[in-house]
Amino acid sequence: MRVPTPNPPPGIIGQDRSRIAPSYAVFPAEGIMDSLLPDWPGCILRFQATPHLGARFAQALAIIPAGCGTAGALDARVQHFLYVQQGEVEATVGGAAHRLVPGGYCYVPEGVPLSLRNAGEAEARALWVRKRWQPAPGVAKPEPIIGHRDTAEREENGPRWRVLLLGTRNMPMDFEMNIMGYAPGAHFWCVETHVMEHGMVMLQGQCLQMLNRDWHELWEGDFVWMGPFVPQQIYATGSGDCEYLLYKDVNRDVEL
Ligand code: UGY
Ligand code: MN
Repeated sequence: MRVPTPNPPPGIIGQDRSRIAPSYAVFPAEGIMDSLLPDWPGCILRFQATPHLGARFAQALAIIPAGCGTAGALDARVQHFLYVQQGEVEATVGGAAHRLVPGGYCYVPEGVPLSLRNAGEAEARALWVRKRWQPAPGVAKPEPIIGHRDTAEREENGPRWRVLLLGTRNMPMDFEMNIMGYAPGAHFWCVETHVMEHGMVMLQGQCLQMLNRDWHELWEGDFVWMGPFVPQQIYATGSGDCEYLLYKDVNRDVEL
């Protein structure tokens, strides 16, 4: 017998907001399909960006059911960053276990083993970023960083704020992860273009995001990849604060 399926929410087919352009991409969360990986038994990965898209990093939403986690240590040839959005995750970084609750995060340099397991009874969700470390002359290797957004360095700028999860001007690091915040109606002060690229995940609220010459409406869960130099600006819309988690490659010269 045919089982009736519920109607999809209005707009997700005919008015779908997903886009791929030469230097950016917009992926609403509900359209990103599942991947299963041998080193994440029982878990689901929803990839948001990989080098196939044009990005020089990989980013995915990891969905970790209770009792699940990584099979062992993840690939230590690359750097890892994990930001917990839901549930509790135990991250074992170089042999030391850390319990991460929502807003908690860890950065793990190359060469340091990282394994993960759901430490609670409910499903856990975390954003997982990976990047190959780019050495620079005279620059030391980075150290692991464990933190929580509530205790991270925070800059206030009128109706805008920035939470610097991995510190400022930290030269060993070749990428930053920041939370950018805007009160309703606030906007970034210019149309920016820069050599860095971004992976952006909407954590809360709504906005209009300019990418090249196009405006896109974004809300919670949406992912945006911005390639180098793509003109970008944001206006916070909606009635509540707008916040997004932002990957940015920094502190390294261009490769010629
Ligand atoms: O740090 C940044 O480049 C930031 N202002 N970009 C952005 O929010 N799209
Ligand atoms: Mn930017």
